[in-house]
Amino acid sequence: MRLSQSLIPTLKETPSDAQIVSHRLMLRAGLIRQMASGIYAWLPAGHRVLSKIAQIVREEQDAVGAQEMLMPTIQSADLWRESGRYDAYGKEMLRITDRHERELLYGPTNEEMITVLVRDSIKSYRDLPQLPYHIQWKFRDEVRPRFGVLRGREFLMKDAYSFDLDYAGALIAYKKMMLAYMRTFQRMGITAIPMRADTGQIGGDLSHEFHVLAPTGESGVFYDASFEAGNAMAATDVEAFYQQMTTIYAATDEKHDTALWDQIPAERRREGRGIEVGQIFYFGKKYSEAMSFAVTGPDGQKIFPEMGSYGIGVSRLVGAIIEARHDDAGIIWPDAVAPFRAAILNLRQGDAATDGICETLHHQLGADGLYDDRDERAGAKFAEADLMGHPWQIIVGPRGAANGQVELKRRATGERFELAVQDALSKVLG
Ligand code: 5CA
Repeated sequence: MRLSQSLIPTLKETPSDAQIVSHRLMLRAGLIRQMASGIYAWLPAGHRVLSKIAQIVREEQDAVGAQEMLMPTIQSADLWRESGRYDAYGKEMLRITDRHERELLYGPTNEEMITVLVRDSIKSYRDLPQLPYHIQWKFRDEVRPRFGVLRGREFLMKDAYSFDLDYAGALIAYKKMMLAYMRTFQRMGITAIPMRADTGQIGGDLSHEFHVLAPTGESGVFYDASFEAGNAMAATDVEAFYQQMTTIYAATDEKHDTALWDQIPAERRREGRGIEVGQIFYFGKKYSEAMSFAVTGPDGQKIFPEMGSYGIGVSRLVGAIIEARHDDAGIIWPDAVAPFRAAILNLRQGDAATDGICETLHHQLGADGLYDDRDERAGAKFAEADLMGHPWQIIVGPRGAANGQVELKRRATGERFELAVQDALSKVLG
């Protein structure tokens, strides 16, 4: 993409209405714009990040056998009356009346809808287990939308739902999801710790929240320092992995257990703040019973499926990753989610040698390259590339260009390399 022709409206000034660094950087780097309180438009660079995050989430859900589908954003109020949550949900639910005076709502989550869909699609115990998911916009009329996409009103969520014949099956689904989540966050270049958590609106008695550590996080968290070492990722077998994850202490402040905490050696106790990027729930027959969903068992008896639900805040992750990965100059994107792998900085627009090399690089990088072809000072191009956080900058100046050389800068470390054009390309693509 050519920067001169792109819709990436970067800002030099710090927006005064943004309280935390990720929100400021998302506005300054031209990723998002607020369209109404807690409702954002995703501009091209922001949209690329959001899509890459969604794609990683999708691949890791598919890898544990979940099936992607797509449910609508608008739901019927009757669905929620069936489960008894229509009145209980309160003001956070955005209620809509259509021209025929039918009551609708913008879905804040999809337990009811998926329960009815699966109920009406299967009849026998042989059709279980089921593990559908979708990646879809949700709406929650939050009292205080804040921190940009971290607490929006409209936000993108991945939500998966498990249906099993018995508790043992439901627990397997829960454990598989925990493994998928840890792989998902690791691929995004962040550490998220699974913490024992309250179940809130969703209900049930077993739940973990996944927290990215950041001083600006909304939740207080307590955890064993063993999580920092990353050794928790060693196990590959689901059962062993789950044992390892749940024997190391980590809890949100609501679930903090001081008796267990006191048993951890003092030097390993960590208290901090976290951003919740995902939450998983086991809630048994809460919805299957309320919504009369039973399959026929081997002896003709009725079996109400055991259920769980599993959410990831896809749009929240964009902000959370920036909270974890930035410096004074701007964003430091992990390679896997960066909007562009490299920026090409032409330091002498109009010079035949620099223009030629930049065009070659731009052509070869394809969609992964952002070509800064504007007629701007070098300093402005450097500052903007640092702000946008591309993992690599390929700096093309007239002196090097005359000898076929470019300078390559790694954003995360500041390392610089003088390389021939093709060598720079291999390093960026490698
Ligand atoms: N039905 C369950 C699991 S599918 C559920 O709704 N869980 S949740 O309430 O925990 O939401 C899942 C994830 O969505 C959260 O972990 C969080 O990362 C994200 N999320 C929730 N509310 C918001 C919000 N207002 N803005 C941005 N992301 C949010």
